[in-house]
Amino acid sequence: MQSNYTHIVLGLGATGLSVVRYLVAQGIKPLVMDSRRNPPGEDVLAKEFSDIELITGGFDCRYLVQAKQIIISPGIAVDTPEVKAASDMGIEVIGDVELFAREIADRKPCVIGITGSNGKSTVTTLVYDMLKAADLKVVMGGNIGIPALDLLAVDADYYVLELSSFQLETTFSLNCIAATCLNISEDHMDRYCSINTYREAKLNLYPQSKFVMYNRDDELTFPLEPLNQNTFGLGVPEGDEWGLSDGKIFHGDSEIMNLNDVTLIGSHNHANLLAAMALVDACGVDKAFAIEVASSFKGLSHRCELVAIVDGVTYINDSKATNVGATVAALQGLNTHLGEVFLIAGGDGKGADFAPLTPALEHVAKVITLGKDGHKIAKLKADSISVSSMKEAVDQAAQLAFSGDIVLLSPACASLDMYKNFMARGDDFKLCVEQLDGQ
Ligand code: UMA
Ligand code: ADP
Repeated sequence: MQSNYTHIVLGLGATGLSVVRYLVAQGIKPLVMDSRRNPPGEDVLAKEFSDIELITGGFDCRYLVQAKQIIISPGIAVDTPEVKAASDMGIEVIGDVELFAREIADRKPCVIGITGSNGKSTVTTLVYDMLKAADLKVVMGGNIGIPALDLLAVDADYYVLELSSFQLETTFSLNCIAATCLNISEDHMDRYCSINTYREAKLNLYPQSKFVMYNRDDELTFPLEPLNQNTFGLGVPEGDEWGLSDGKIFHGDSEIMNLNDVTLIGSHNHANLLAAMALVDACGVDKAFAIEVASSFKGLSHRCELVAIVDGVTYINDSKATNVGATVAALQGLNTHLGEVFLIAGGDGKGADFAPLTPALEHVAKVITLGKDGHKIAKLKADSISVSSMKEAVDQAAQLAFSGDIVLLSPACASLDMYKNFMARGDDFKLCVEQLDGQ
């Protein structure tokens, strides 16, 4: 069979559609393939690009091996046998972010790249808000939502990109002005054979940046080779580093602001703030704008979000805690609280080892578990309660908690076994809490 397709788009989610849009605008007619029978975006493709062919239900090797370039969605593993066979034959396999990088290659560096296991969306939004406060033309996207190629519609001064390990596996020439890997803890172990391969994917960002900011409190974020680099961390800074001293943020020996004036709570969020300030500073932006944002930024929904106080019990929605590291950070952040903590956790564990949760559970009064891998978390704490719905979980927690206590949804798992996404899970939690209010 002779194929006329030079470009193949693998996966038709948000990314696949953005790639089709981009290629068609370049005068290229790609072939799209998706291993699902009815992939998301099928209707949009048919409506916007009726002449683009879509093969569903599998990846047809006959086309793949004759292509010049395969553009793969982050949700598809590069070692999928059909893809591996094509790349072994020398066919180029890249992601949407690499196409984006090539499109802006002639410009002076204008991308700020943010990766890490946790805190990416918070830092990406902080950086975006800080640059906006400085009256710069800025857009944000990548893993946080809008695919990178769709951002090109705006001729921005800065593109702030949240980058997942999946995206970084297929990105090679991003040429960022500044980049960071915030932290590394186990995630997506159903896609990686070890934390080391996951780490390597993340650190692949560093050589693609003029300036690298890493976390001196997390050895796994240290660059593999010396680069133009600096660090942030929660301790007292040395030299030109970013850090904390006497409850204040410092850059080297310059005092930037008092933590009492920061609205975000929890030490993990202070680390996020330091990283964001350092990235924006590396772009040459006046620190006053970063300080302005730090004083007003209240955090994103579903990340340690205060939902309500009912009968003196505080309900917190941390549904975005889709891995163990995020739940540990939430529990450590609440450790200074005087009342008891009731934790609702569980979902799709993505192959994770939950053992690192054990020390953080010591301070939890009761663990209430739900979802596919809830039983694995239940095993870590004596007398855990297993439930089958969010409503049951919230009702149980409400019965056990007294005024001054906290009920925390921080699942340490993905939501896909029970919900469309983590937002739907967090919204369900909020609804169940609202219903308590009316009881
Ligand atoms: N697909 C296959 N075969 C597979 C797997 C997927 O054909 O084996 C198809 C799916 O049927 C789907 C298509 O690939 O039609 C695209 O799927 P995708 O999973 O790559 O999703 P997109 O809609 O393109 O969204 C992706 C990111 N998703 C993933 O990395 C899984 C989005 O991050 C991102 O916002 C978007 O690109 C824009 O850049 C989401 C995410 O969950 C939020 N990211 C993970 C995370 O944060 O933990 C990494
Ligand atoms: P990401 O985009 O990397 O998933 P988010 O900012 O959306 O990061 O936060 C995801 C989860 O991780 C939330 O539960 C949040 O409370 C927690 N979190 C945020 N920042 C950090 C951090 N620096 N270290 C550990 N956990 C964090």
